[in-house]
Amino acid sequence: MSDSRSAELFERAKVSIPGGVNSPVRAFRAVGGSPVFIASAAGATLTCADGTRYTDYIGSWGPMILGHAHPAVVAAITEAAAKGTSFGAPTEGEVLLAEKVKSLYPSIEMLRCTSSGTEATMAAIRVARGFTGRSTVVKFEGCYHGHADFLLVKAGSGAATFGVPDSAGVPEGSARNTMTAAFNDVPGLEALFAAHGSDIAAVIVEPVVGNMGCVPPDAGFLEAILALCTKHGAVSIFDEVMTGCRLSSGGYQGRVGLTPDMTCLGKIVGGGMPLAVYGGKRAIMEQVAPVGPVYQAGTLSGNPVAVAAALTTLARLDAALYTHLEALGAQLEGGLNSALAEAGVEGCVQRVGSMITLFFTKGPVRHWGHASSSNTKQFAVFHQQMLSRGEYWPPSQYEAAFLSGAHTEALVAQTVKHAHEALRVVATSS
Ligand code: KE4
Repeated sequence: MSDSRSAELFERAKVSIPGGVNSPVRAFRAVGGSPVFIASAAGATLTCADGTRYTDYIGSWGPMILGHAHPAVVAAITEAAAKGTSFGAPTEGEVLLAEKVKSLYPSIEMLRCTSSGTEATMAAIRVARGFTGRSTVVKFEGCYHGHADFLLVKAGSGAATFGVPDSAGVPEGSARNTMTAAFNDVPGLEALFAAHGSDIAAVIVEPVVGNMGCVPPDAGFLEAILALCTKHGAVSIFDEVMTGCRLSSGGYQGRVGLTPDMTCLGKIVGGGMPLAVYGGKRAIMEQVAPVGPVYQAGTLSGNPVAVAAALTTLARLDAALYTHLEALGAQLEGGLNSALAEAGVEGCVQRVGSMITLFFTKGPVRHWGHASSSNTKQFAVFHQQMLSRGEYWPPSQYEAAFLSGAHTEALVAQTVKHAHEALRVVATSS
């Protein structure tokens, strides 16, 4: 399906916006071609600038768990906006939202709203540093926590344990306090703590990684993080910006019964509006100004329109939704596996709930070193073939695809049919 209007808009956009997009992954650089410009969306369907319709498996990178333009969410936003769009002052809605989040996440005793996941993780780490009086932060290769300088860090070379910048513009000094470890590598993390435990302020982890593709934790991995943090006086931070309210209404921690010291939420918690959350143990969160010495602020933090979308969305995260998402996830997983087998293409499908990735490498994928060995050329062919059949799949091997409550068994069956066709083309591509 060609979309000439999108191509025209993309050329115009590139004159005024870097890469023509307001966030890099949207530019389709990893898969080729030019991005589809969206005109509207409803339920599981996107309508692009020239009228072409797609079944959406990105869901705005996770937020749209109820489907696009949910009538109750749209009504709540409209009603809130008519009362004023921003006050820069406390509102009852923010109290209700804080109490609702606490009811869903027992590990969160106090919380703050921010306007993005990046702000939430940046603030959580600053608070952990203030609480412990330490500077070093540990992250895992392949995990993404937003674009704060000290999180755009990759493993140093050789024996170097401290990170090096993973982006231009990040000073060496910003990377110096960040150490990286391999996801699912408990011995490696234990060695890091043995050598540096007294310096480590926090360990931040995506409990189920979405940002190298969907990579679940091995049994015991997250428990080891929590135990090592407790033993060495470091703060454990679950970055559930993607998994929060996605893998259960209480995130992955709620699905498996774990209790991190701090949690970051985003995407779904804001109902698709610019709202994210960081929070955790009361003793830690009471470090935050104006109560404590750690400064964090935001003009639009807890914005009333975003809060209205958030409350309306969270109120609809019921058991029936997750049962539906689990059934569709299993249907899609089984269908993609059968399509891989039928086409004779080497790959694996990894899924937790309604987060799913088709990897073009032999599974299981347990860490970045393995994920990064995926055949991204084959992924690009798969993406292009799916797009041409009206399936809007994430334009990167290293992203998760998402289902929503608006997806149906029939839509997923159609997607599986298209995946069989797309993978037959992949099999014959060089
Ligand atoms: P934002 O600043 O984009 O709201 O959140 C950053 C962030 C933090 N933590 C996790 C686990 C995340 O997945 C994200 C953002 N996710 C990406 C998609 N992988 C957002 C899409 C984009 O960057 O355009």
